[in-house]
Amino acid sequence: MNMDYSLYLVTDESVPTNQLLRVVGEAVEGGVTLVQLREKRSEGKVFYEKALKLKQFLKENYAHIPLIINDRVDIALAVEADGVHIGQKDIPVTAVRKIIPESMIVGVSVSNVTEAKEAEKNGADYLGVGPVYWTKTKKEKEALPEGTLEEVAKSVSIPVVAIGGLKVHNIETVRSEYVAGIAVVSGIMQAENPREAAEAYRKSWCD
Ligand code: TZP
Ligand code: MG
Repeated sequence: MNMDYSLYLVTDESVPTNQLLRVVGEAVEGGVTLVQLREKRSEGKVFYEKALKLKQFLKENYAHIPLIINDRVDIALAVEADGVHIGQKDIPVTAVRKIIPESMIVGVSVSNVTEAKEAEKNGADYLGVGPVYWTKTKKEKEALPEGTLEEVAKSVSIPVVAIGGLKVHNIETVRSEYVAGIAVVSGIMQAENPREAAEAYRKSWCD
């Protein structure tokens, strides 16, 4: 699968399940290129059912948009998602690689050059770097020191996606030839009009 990381939508648990598909669909219409299902509180059954619905929805309506599952390799496999995204405290990339088919992609969250190089060496397909800016969506984590995103992006040859507090008005601060895309939660998931929000991010990223 040829991946386009330019506008990576990460879902928000606070959007009710019955709204999730509508919001994701509108966001894709607005230019989102990749979708990650991120559930931090759901139990396995709920997470699996959401993942299955989202996978079917994308397959039927937007077959070119890959679905990535956050944290849960088992759920990613069970719903035949396109990939899985793991953090530093999750099952390591080397172990994930042993379980998933060659065709599935693995993304890893990193905060510094050491973690980035390690993840790349261990077989990550792309990296998420953040929070670039402090965000209510991940309150517990401080923003990375200024310059970290660029430094990390330069240190590896796999695609790097910026995440955390990215708003239409600050996108220019993360734009770099080394950064493959931007990942957004609240700016799109909480928008009154997710389609227009995605369009605005696209425009801001591409301008
Ligand atoms: N990882 C680093 S920051 C973040 C994640 C999942 C949340 C980003 O959310 P928002 O609402 O786009 O700032
Ligand atoms: Mg995780």
